[in-house]
Amino acid sequence: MRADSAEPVRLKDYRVPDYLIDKVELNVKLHPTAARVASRLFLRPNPQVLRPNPQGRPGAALVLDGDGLNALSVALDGVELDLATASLTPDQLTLANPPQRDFTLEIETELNPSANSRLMGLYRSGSAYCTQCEPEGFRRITYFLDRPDVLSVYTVRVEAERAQAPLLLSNGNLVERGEMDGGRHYAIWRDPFPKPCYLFALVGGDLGSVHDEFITKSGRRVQLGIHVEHGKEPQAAYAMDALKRAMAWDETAFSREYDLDVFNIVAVSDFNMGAMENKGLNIFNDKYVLASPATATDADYAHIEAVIAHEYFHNWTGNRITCRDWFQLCLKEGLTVFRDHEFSSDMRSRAVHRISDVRALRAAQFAEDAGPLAHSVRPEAYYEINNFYTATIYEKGAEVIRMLKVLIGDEAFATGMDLYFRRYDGTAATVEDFISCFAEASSRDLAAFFRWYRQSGTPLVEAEGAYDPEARTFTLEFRQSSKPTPGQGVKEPFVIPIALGLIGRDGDLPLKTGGENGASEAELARGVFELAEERRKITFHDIPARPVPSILRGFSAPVRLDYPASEADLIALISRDGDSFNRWQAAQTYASRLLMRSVAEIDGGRNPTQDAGFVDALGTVLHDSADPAFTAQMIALPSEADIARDIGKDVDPDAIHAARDALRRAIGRGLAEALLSVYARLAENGPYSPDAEAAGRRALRNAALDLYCAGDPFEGARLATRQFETPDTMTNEFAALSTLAQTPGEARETALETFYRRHQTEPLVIDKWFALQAAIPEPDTLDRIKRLMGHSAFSLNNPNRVRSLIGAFAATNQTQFNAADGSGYEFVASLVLDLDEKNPQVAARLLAAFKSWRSLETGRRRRAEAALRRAKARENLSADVKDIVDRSLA
Ligand code: 0A1
Ligand code: ZN
Repeated sequence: MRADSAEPVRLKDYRVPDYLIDKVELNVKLHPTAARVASRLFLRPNPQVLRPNPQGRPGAALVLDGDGLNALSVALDGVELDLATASLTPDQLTLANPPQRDFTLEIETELNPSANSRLMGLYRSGSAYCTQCEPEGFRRITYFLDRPDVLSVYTVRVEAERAQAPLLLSNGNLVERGEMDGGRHYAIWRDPFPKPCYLFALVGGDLGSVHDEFITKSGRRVQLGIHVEHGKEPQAAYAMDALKRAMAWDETAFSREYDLDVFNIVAVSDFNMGAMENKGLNIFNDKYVLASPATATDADYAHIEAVIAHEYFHNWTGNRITCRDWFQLCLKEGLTVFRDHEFSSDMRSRAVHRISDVRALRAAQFAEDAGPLAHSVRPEAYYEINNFYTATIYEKGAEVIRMLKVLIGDEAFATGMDLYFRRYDGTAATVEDFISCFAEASSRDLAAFFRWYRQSGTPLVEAEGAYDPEARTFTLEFRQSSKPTPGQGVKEPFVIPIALGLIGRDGDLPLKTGGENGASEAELARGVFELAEERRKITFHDIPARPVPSILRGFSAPVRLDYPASEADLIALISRDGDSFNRWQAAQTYASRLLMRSVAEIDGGRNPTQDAGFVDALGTVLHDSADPAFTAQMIALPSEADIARDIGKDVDPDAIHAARDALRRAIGRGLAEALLSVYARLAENGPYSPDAEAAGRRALRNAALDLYCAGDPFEGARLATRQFETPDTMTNEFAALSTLAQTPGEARETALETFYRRHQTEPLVIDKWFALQAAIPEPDTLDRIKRLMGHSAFSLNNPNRVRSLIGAFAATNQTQFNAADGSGYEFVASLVLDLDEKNPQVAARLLAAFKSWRSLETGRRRRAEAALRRAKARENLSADVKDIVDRSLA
């Protein structure tokens, strides 16, 4: 365990390492409770460090990181050190005066993988052995310079009992395998690509394997293997298909080819995150590998495709070019998310994909940016790096790259990417290195753009439009502002690309400016205008009548836009905007306005007034359902959390829930016939396909059922029950169950029991069952959750179970997590404290659910604060949980 350091790690303190490790030889003998790791490190002083060093001593001390290690022996150049005198603790190995030439260090440690409940380092998942080293897990295996700028070539020998672990994998290519006496066997793997230790991986176990092959465009034959629990092999087929599509896509979209002879993916059921991009040996949470029509929803399929691609794409963005230090995390994560979004957009409908990405960005990242855990895309200090695998690093990191592409254009962007791959291959780079490639490719100064990496918070862009009928001009005035965020009081203006169009009677008007308030030719040609200062006015000429502006098309920048569009403008955008993102956005804006008004009415003791105009507009949308997936997005109201964010302060989750419910009922009643006809028209016909088109039809049909049920609970439940009782796919079965779960009573409980009985042998399906029950917006839910924690299918040791029951409660159940009596907060805080002793990383993530506590109304705010303070008072908090508590309360 690491000491609780009072001082944060700071970017400005970065120094190159004093020593380099060119080569690593590991010999790992697997054993459930006493695994032995022998490492031989080939070290040398870093020539970049001036010697003698400023203190005048011949060389700096060599300080290797450890984390709770048990060292059996240490030898320097073959001579064993006396452990009593060597400077050795479980967390550090120091050589005060190492040789100032090439030298070797041999270290033997003993580990207990079965007792490793943190799931970092070497641990067991079921009967298999696996590792997780990012960001600082390698130091739980052996002493090392555990930092991403130390790149080494690894040779790994893994040995185990053959019966227990017939499969032995590590990074790179297999070079040798053999049998040994006593039923043991071994495999030797060599990875020729220098890598930081966070990309090291090893697996030993008895797993079922699916094999395939991919031939790269230059003719390299790559053996592909996906290894899963025995019996689940058929459920790996979709992941394999996604992998091959991702490999082919990267060759065309980014000219990136795979570089080893094998690529292995191992699915384990105990994993702290989604998956890990270890070189040539990706290790996955099985949730992102396993799928069959009867066990996975369409959303699960889409996630699997995205995560498989994400980890594969890291081979270039993360592995071949890695990060100099952990402050540069977005260099690999933001870029790789950008790449996986592009991939999914090409595989599916780009417009629908953009909408769901933006929904996710707002839900997770805007919420983070608006609360005490806000941090910049490239942070400058951290206490615990584990807590920086956030929506800001990943999703906003991807948005920043997307903006860059919009600003400099596709061609310069492609040139910049090529330059980056050429120039930094085999190195540990920085965000500055990355951006410099695009500055060069576009001949632009990107210094002001770089503020997106340094400044946290979501900028607000206010826009106003004025039409002058005499001059036939339309002037748009933009103003940007940014609220203070932790540690950042005043901000400089961001460079914000605003894609826009002006809609006239027959569609988009040609954009012309001239003279004062003009725009550049390039801006006019692309329809993208740069707001780089606090304010900007643009006057458009030859505008025959007041146009409807469509601003921030495609969500061209991660900002909040405030434009006082009239209801007629919104309806025009909903029905006529050529940009489908803004069609959807107009519907969201309209709904959000209505809901905010209703919340105010409910808080004032009145009944919410309904608005026929909105319901009618949705009716028109329903009639024209050329693209069902898009229509499904159009009729999905903003979530309760979205509305809470729009309200921003003194949030009352009960009023929000009531307002949203009332609007759903009004839509269900007002459009009953149309919803029923959509439901009938889109009934399944033909064999199952997970493709986007078929998924889109199911999405719309199930959304229609759900809204219909809101308007007519009795008849709706009848339809949902029929759908539930004749399950064809998990998508339809679970959608029916979710609809039934909204109405208390026997029918719901019976359906829940049936679902459990049907799927009790599939833990990933039981996770859905947990999550659904945790999200029920009723006061009994907390008791239900406490009961479910005693269910035989639940375990605090498994992160997926914890996330599906407790995580879903905290993240999605707005009314009950935020119950006015504070019971939700007390429950989650207590659970975090219990879990902290087993798995601090998962505990800390759970606690981050409090991130919006300051925006609540006074009573809830006080209770949330009390729960956080109680957690803070606990002795021996992990560094992970302590960091989240401290920042949440700061
Ligand atoms: N690099 C991985 C994310 C990841 C980070 C930490 C982990 O530790 C438990 C695991 C995975 C990715 O971006 O997919
Ligand atoms: Zn990643």
